[in-house]
Order: sequence, then structure tokens, then C-alpha cells
Amino acid sequence: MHNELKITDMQTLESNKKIIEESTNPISLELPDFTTDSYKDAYSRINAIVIEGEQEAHDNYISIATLIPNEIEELTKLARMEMKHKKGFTACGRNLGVVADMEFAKKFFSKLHGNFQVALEKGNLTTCLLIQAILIEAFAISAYNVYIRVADPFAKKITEGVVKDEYLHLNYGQEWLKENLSTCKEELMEANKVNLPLIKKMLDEVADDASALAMDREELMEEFMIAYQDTLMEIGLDNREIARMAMAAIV
Ligand code: PL3
Ligand code: FE2
Ligand code: FE2
Repeated sequence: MHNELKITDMQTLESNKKIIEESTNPISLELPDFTTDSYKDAYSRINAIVIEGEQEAHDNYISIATLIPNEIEELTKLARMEMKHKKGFTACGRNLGVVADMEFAKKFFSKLHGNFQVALEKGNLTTCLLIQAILIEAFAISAYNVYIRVADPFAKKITEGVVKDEYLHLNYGQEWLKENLSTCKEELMEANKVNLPLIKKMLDEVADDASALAMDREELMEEFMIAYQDTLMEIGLDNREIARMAMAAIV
């Protein structure tokens, strides 16, 4: 009897602790209803963006390999991961009974895609790496980190696996730019000035649909800035240079 009471007291304590954690921790919010029309409608565009993004990331790493032929093996590995990500997110949509709006997604990426193609044609490797391995990967990392907190259990598991790879991709670009900083700084700054505002626009464009998935815009921006600034710091830029680059987002 005495023992039983003790166990009950401990359980009460435990569940109180849980309630407190849930009410003070902004990350552990209630999950959205994944079966509503409004959720599925938003998901048809977000899911398409992610599927298209993964496909373009694959294509971009294959393209980048033509500019660094001695890295073809490593870049092919990264590209293969992107195809796996695409398959994973395709399964997420199928699992929810959603048809991805691929036409919308193609348009969503078209400006950035165009800038990448021009840089590729000119052989501007620094610009290609900034667009794909820094900006797009940091965007993906921010989106996936926020999504993991509010995703359905199936998608959560897949996204957790994906985001680990995206850090490897960010790291790839980071290390190349770090090693070549003395010769690529000017192009890096210029490419950032042109392309960071596009990422900001894309984030604004996706914000309403993201919020229908319980993903907060401020949180997305915050996560993006963390990944972006961390990378620039690792590349070897100083505080002033990083601030100057980040300011390009405010236009
Ligand atoms: C790089 O490997 C992939 C690039 C993909 C870019 C994704 C951007 C996503 C923005 C929308 C956020 C929603 C995340 C939800 C995932 C189903
Ligand atoms: Fe990916
Ligand atoms: Fe990636």
C-alpha cells in the first residue's frame, strides 16, 4: 500500500514535469491535423518544392563536377544522396495522399535555376557553389529542421535522415570556398548580393503554405541565418564581411 502510493506520487511528479516542459518549451507544440484539406493543399506545393529542390540539387552537383573534374567521385556521391532525398519526400507526399504541384515548384526555383545555369556556362565555380552548396543547402537545412518539429511521424523519420546529409553538402561547399578564399572572395560577395535576395523572396513566397503546416516564418529565417552565418564564419570571413553579406537579404 505504502509502496503503491510512492509510485503514484512519482508518476504525478513525472507528468507534472511533462506538462511544464510542454508549456515552457516553444518547440513541443501540438502537431497539426495532417488529414485536413487545408493541410493537404499547402502540402501539395511544399512537397513539390522539396522534390524539385532535391532533383535540381542532384543536377547541380553533377554540373559542378564538370568544373572540378578531379572531384567527380565525391560530387557524384552528393548527387546520389539528393536522389535518395527526392525519393524519400515523394514517399512523404504519397503517404499523406497528396499530389505534388510540380509546375508550381519549377516556377518557384526558376530564377535561382537560371542564375546557376548562367554561372555554369561561364565556368564561375564560386557562384555555382554559393548558390547550391551554401544558399540552397542552408535553405533546405532551415526548412527541414523546422519541419521535423511538426511533421507526421513517417515524414519526420525521413527528414531527420535527410537533414544529416544536407549538413555534409553545406560542408562540402564550405571547405572548397575556405581553401580558395584568397582568389574567390570577390566573386563570392558579388554572387551573394545577387542570390541571397532570391532566397529571401522564396522564403516569403512559401511562408503562408509553411504556416499551414505549423512552420513558423520567423523560425525558418532564424534557422537559415544560423546555418548561413556559421558557414561564412567557417569559410574564414570576419564579422564585418558576414554582416555585409547578410544585409543583402534586406532589400
Ligand atoms: C538540397 O539538398 C535540397 C533543396 C531543397 C530546398 C527546399 C526548400 C524548402 C522550403 C519549404 C519548407 C518545407 C519543408 C517541408 C518538407 C516536406
Ligand atoms: Fe538533399
Ligand atoms: Fe543537399
